[in-house]
Amino acid sequence: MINISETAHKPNLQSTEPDVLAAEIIDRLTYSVGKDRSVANNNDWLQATILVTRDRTIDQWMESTRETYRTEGKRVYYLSLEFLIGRLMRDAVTNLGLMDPMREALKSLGVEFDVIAEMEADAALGNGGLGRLAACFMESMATVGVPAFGYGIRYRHGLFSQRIKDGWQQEYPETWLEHGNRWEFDRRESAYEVGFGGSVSFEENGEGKYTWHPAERVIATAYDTPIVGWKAERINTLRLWNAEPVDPIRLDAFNRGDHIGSLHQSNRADALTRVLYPADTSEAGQALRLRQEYFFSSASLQDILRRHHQQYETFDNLPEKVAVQLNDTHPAVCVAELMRLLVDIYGLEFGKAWELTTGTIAYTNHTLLPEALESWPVPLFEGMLPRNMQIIYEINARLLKSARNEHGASDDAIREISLIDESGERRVRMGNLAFVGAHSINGVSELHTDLMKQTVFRNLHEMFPDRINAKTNGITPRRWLTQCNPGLTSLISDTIGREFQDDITLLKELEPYADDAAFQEKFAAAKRENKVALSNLVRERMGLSISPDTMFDIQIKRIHEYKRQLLNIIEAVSLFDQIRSHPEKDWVPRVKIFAGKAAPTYHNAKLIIKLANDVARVINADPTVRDILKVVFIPNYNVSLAEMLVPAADLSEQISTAGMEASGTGNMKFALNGALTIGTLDGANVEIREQVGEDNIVIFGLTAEEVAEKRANGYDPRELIAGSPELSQALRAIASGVFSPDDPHRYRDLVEGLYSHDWFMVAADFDSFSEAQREVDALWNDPSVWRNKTILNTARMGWFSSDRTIREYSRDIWNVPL
Ligand code: 26Q
Repeated sequence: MINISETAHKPNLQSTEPDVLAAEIIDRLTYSVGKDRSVANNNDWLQATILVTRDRTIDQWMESTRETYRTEGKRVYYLSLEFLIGRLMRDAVTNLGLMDPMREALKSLGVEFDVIAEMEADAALGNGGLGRLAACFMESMATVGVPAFGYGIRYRHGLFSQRIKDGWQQEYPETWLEHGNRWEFDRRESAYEVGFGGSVSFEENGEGKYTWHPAERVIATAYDTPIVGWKAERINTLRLWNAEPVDPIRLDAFNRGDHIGSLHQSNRADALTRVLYPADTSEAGQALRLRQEYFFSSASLQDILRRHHQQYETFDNLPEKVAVQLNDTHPAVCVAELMRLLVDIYGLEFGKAWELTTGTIAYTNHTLLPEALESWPVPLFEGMLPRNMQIIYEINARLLKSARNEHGASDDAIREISLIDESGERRVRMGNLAFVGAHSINGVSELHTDLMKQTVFRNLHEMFPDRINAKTNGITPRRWLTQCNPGLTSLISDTIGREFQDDITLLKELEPYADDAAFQEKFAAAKRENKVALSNLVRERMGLSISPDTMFDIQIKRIHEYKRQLLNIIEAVSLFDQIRSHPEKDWVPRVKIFAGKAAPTYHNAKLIIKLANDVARVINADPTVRDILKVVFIPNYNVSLAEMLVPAADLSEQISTAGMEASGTGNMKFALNGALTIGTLDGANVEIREQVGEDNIVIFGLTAEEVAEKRANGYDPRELIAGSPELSQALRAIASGVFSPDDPHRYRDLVEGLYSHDWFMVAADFDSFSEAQREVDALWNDPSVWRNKTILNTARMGWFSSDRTIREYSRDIWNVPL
């Protein structure tokens, strides 16, 4: 027998010596990438470096898994149709504590870490805030020590890539897997069957048993990525599902000569995990979307139940050992699917299964917008998931009976509570299903949670008054300070020591330096360095020169009417007018920077992008405002671009119509990096004001209550516009084609919308916004005042760490001791 010594062929995975790392990189380059050093290109070096980094996660990854098993710890499963993780290398290398030696190792091989890091594909498996939150949570769960799995879909094409052609958005397929994905392990042994369609039969033996006979089946196979927590104390798993045909080529059909028909099944499976839906509100009733939701919900629950049963051989303790967190309603079908698996597959009694289901599931709501609340036409749902539909009817019957008999609900209340919307075409309400199937329903900021209780879930809240709770969002300070802003990070370390990296609330210790002239200089110098880097990017990508000595005023987020990019653009137009009328005045030089994608089917959002580009073209070409005002729309906003923009911002635009932005997380990233916020009292802006202090944020506009009041009692935008000369003039210019001479009527309908209904109350907030902007100018004009405020922002933003958010979820929702 051959005796294999344990260490014989193992690289030294504990060493942080650069020469050991360099040797491992060469090894991987040679034996895994298959390239000789002399011909390797930067992409080959990147692949080898990722593999070396990944190797260093394995031992601790396995140890984390073993420990949870050994201690019978509770596992948290975060189910999300989106994980907007961006690039992973900087994250993993920093958290493993390998940044300096890795840099040096690569340098000794003639390779620049920053150059190859830039080449990594940006995994854009999400639309925006909700997907990025899931990514921050994954990192924080590993950091604070929660045994967690993320479950989602391994889309072969993430969010479309955006190009701007003649000012218009164009969508191109995104290809993050082009060079393969060296982070993931493909786990062919973890595979589950997921069914669709067909019929349900019933056998009357004893209690009776329902059997689903799906017409179609696909196989879900798992791909695992290690998620490294700070200092690699814990490493968790992100498990993404891929759909494969049960029978790749149906040989019978193939042999009959039906070469195309034989591929039908394969194509149906293939389509399931091909693309991420590029909408950030639900687009009514797309069958493929429901197939995706069910596919990943079912595969994840089967995996969870298998793991649980293997360890405990019972489901009686499911709620003590398993927490399933639903990221919005996208996985809400889990409520019915967990019931189906427990009742039909594992043979539990319906009532018992319901107790276990509600004890296990919790639901996070991210929106109050009526058009964003998911619902599915009953015939579509029933055709695709007949057994799940039966279970939903059964849950609904029990729910409505209890509402009437035990809670004395009125007919109106019953209509609102029901899982079936009967106001028009009958639809399954996924928000209500998630609510009744969960023991906890949380909002993502204090304000949003209050509004949930008063609006969408008013009746359900009355029936279950203890279920709704607030969990204000957070961001991971590793990515959104340490990694994206190394200049500021080293200044902070030099000033208060490195401990803030273990406990971000220690940033508070910067407060005494807010008035220190020398520190102010250094703080401003770090900001300037980031602005220079952004200016270079803008020059290289767009051929436009912007000066790092002007104020960088930035609005980056999905393009949506409620986020009011339009308000910001109109204000820029008005400012442009005023500067041209009074060029002699002492104007504060600004660059207004926009970036963001519009849902491809959202007409007005795409028109707003065109307007930003039209306005930019005219303003940037005007000699009177040169050096005072510039407008830039940077194409293809994604996580990596945000990592350049956030550290370079002086002013952060958070200007949504009050009551409409559930939380916002970009707002937190900017303030943490020392930008001042101009914003409405919406979402987490309210709490940012509480933390940083009202002197250190610029608030304007109607409150959520005032917005609701105006809506209820009649709102007349026409009158308001008439009363504001600045607004009238700017709107006239836009509507008459000043910015669109090639098509003078391009913006007629958009502007007419403001006059006729102005649902997002741009007119109501315009004057207040414009005054607030002049207030910002005044602050900027006194550098010591400005610097004082921006330093206090950084010092006081520690509370918004997603570590704090995750600790709250662990304590209040998951019951996971830390
Ligand atoms: C649903 C059905 C069909 C197709 C698409 C969708 C869909 C996809 C994505 C619906 C919504 C989303 C994304 C929503 C989102 O990002 N919401 C944001 O969540 C953040 C994290 O909580 C908040 O900070 C933001 O305020 C909220 O807008």
